[in-house]
Amino acid sequence: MESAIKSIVTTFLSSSKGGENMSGGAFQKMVKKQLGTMMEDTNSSSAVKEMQRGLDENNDGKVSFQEYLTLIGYLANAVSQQKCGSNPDTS
Ligand SMILES: [Ca+2]
Repeated sequence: MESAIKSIVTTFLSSSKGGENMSGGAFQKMVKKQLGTMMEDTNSSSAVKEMQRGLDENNDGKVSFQEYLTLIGYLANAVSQQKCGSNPDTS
């Protein structure tokens, strides 16, 4: 759990080069590299851009740490729903 949290933070920081925001291009690379198996359409640049626009709450064209966490929360939610749906007998 702790290593997962650290990994979430270090992934952001390496994409943002230590800054507070990652650029649109860095976000695209990060999604393709890190989330290719979890998310559909990561090979489609327009789909990733669309997703980035959805996350970009302050509309500055960049992805802040908070906006990035929104994506992480969304993915965690999707994984938990898959687990709940596909393994009804597992307690
Ligand atoms: Ca933003």
